[in-house]
Amino acid sequence: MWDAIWLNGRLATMVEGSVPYGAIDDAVIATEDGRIAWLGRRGDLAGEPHTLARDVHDLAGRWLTPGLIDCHTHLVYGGDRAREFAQRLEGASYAEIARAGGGIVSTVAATRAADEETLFAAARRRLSALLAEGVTTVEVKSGYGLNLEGELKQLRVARRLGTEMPVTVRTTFLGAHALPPEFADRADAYIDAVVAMIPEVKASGLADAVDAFCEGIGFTPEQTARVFAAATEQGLPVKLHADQLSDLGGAALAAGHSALSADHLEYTSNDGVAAMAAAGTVAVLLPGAFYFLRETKLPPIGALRAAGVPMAIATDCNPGSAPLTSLLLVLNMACTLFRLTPEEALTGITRHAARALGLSDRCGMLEVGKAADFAIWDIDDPAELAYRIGFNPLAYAVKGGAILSS
Ligand code: DI6
Ligand code: FE
Repeated sequence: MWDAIWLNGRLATMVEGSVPYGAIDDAVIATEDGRIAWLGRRGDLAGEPHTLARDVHDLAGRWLTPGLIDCHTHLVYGGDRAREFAQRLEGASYAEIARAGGGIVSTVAATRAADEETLFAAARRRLSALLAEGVTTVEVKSGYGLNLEGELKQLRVARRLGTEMPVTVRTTFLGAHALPPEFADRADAYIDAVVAMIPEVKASGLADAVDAFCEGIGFTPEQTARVFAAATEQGLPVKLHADQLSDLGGAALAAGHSALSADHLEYTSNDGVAAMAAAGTVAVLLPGAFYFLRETKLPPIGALRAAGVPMAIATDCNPGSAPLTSLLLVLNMACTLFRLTPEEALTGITRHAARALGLSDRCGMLEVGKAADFAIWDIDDPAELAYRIGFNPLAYAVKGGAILSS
């Protein structure tokens, strides 16, 4: 006897194949112990639904997709940067503000000053907005503590979000995000400190991966490589903020370290794309940051597509370059700004996003054995998810087989 069965719906399984969205019409999906136990056409069901499962739910023709995955966020932080937004509108660039001691470092001051309860309450509100659109898995980075205590504080808050809210949280240690003021003009010494933090972060069990910001206003490729070597030594997978504002060869560097993903990529060269393809590194595109920084250089979408690099998309939710808590809006931006197809965009917040987090065996597709994490939509075609702007067609979400009230 299964725990539950959903019938009379259409499934976007997101399994790669000949059918768009891996769709199954007049479909049934069954769950047991939080996982998908069976799925297929109603006609192939071996009996009457109420004899097969304890609970029977009618989808009434709705679409059911995998629960959405936001695979790149900086959700836990103190304060906000609304004044910096105003400065940028008056002509200052993101990099100029950072070099003048604003930007990421100003959020570091606010995050260090905030207690865990305050950080948790603010992050929970942002996460609630994501969950309201069917997100069931989210990645959360540190990077606003920039010392062991501050980084662990952020990571603890991130883990707590995953225990108190109906969402899987994957955490990433981003100690090499910016140079803290106490290390001014001593970037190599700060990287020594980050390298020394990594075994402690690993021992804490609070981080699932390690990230860095390889950029003129961040860290050099050499410094990034040292962080990656320390992570690899501890058995932690790596990812990278690569080529966001300039081409430092970040994509190839990440690929060379078998990174799960290289993210941003606006300035990535063809060599970088080829290296990612060879390594199987996912391209995480962040159209919200592109939009909010009024960037004009597009990531090399055509080259990524031609090389078969899996493309994920994410909010990059952070106070400086993407104060954004709508993954559906990102879906629209990926199509309008980056010219992804609606199917590529949806794949980018399901199957490919799971891969960017190393979770391909657990979520991102509807398949027997995968988590029973679903989003159920009042739509007639999956392309509607990317098409509408500022409209939420979620009927309800299911996390680990349990229906969440919407
Ligand atoms: N790139 C980004 O888009 C975020 N971090 C990074 O390295 C922005 C972080 C911020 O501005 O606070
Ligand atoms: Fe980011």
